Amino acid sequence: MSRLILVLGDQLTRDVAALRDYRDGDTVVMAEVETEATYVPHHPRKIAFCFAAMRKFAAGLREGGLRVAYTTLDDPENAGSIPAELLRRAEEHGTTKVIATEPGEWRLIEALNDCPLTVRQLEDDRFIANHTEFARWAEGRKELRLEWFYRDMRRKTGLLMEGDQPAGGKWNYDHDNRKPAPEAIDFSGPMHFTPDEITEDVLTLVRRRFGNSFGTLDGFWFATDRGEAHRALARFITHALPRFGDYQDAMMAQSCFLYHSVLSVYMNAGLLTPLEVCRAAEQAWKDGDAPINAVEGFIRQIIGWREYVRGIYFLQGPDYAQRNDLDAQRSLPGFFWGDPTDMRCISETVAQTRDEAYAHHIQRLMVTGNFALIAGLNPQEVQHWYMSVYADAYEWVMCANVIGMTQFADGGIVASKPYASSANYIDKMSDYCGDCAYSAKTKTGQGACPFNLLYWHFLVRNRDRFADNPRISRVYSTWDRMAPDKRETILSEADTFLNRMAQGARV
Ligand code: FAD
Ligand code: DLZ
Repeated sequence: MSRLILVLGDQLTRDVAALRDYRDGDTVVMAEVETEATYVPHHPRKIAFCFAAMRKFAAGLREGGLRVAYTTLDDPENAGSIPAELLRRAEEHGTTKVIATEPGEWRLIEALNDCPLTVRQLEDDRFIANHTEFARWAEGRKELRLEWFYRDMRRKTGLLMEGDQPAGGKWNYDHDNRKPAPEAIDFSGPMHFTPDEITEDVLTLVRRRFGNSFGTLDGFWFATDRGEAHRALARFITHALPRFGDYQDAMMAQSCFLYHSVLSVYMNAGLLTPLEVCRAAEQAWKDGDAPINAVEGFIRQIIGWREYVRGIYFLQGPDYAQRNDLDAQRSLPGFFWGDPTDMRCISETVAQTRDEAYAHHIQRLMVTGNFALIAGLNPQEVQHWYMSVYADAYEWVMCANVIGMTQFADGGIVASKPYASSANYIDKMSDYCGDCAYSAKTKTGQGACPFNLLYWHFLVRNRDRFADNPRISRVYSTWDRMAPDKRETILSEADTFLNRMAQGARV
């Protein structure tokens, strides 16, 4: 019996597991569907990227001689969801058998399991560590810390290894990678691509159907096929990678990309594989074109963090996304969706997110993530926001970053201490604070930065949870040494701020 081969919008790799299984008589099924386009209100750039890349990938498969049944979103026959499309195509092609590559979200894995066809979900082997390997690594460990997992991935891939030793003598060059924002940078950002005819059609469709969602579609420049994504990779390796390490943690109002790669959107969709990206970076180091601190730092993000957060997501199961161990219940304020705020770090990050569907890691972690944590925003609302606004957003990579790393809502599986910070960190690493209505240096009273107030408010309201954590217990001694009236002022000003924020006042 011939079979249907399902290829999802983030599985656009020619040798993804299901496609490797293709044989004569099979039909590849690809579908733009309402459920995937609306299960969160995705940034229109993400939808446009996804549909354009899907259409071009399907065209490439046809050129390669494969039979493809492709459904566009506005096709009157469109059944509206992936399982419904499979049922429709199964009837059309007289089959009940489907070969799929396991989706990156429990939601869709479960929907395929519930589909009344015989759906075989093959492991997605575009990753370096498979589920069994990660589970074996995690088994019996008291703490699932990245560093040990990362070293195993270095050994497994041979990346930056000299025999069984790390190249350069050190596993990790993080200490060299903490330079604050420079005055100016000499990289003009990722490669931009002019939309071709296929992409223009998609842009028209997305503007019509999703034009009211948060996010700007004008000036769309993403790569939408493998060839373009390769050119974007080459530009990054030559022009940005050498300084990637130095300014990895810096933030600049004038340059949202700094020396970052902006390759997550392509890797997550399958246009680039993580290993080819890492090998290109390693080659730059071997050729003497990029220093070890930059190359090691970059490779660690991919074979370390990217693999690790996926491992945690699948190990913890579907309930992980619902964790709220600090019982944080405040609603997401309107300024996450563009309402005006006087906190310049947030207004710049949100504006750039609206315009580019992008923010780099430290903006996500130390600006929006940190604010959400210390303000006690509900982690599920926070996750919904991140899922809605970034072009690289998928639950397998988002969840451990939000629920674990930034919100400590998993009780410390990912982070050994909460990533809570006062204004000091943002002031040191960015150029946001200089022109801000608030003062990073002011702790209380007129003009005090809300991050300074909320930082202590967070620590005090969660004291039972963190007082015994050796990584932060010291800050409680600092708090206890403060004059009682100062402590009272901090807490009451933080309460006032939170109440005003809840009422929708401009803060
Ligand atoms: P670069 O700085 O150039 O880094 C290179 C690559 O390393 C990235 O492309 C990415 O593939 C990988 N990487 C770096 N850090 C991480 C990390 N913490 N977890 C996983 N991969 C990492 N990344 C996503 O791909 N999708 C998401 O939905 C996502 N959500 C996030 C939410 C929060 C709250 C935080 C703190 C981080 C999130 N990240 C996510 C991780 C990281 O912020 C992005 O991968 C990165 O900003 C993408 O930009 P870039 O390609 O320029 O990365
Ligand atoms: C992100 C996305 C969007 C917006 N639309 C589609 C779609 O219409 N059809 C499709 O096959 N995939 C889409 N995707 C990617 C899926 O949401 C993704 O495969 C799942 O979230 C699992 O990672």
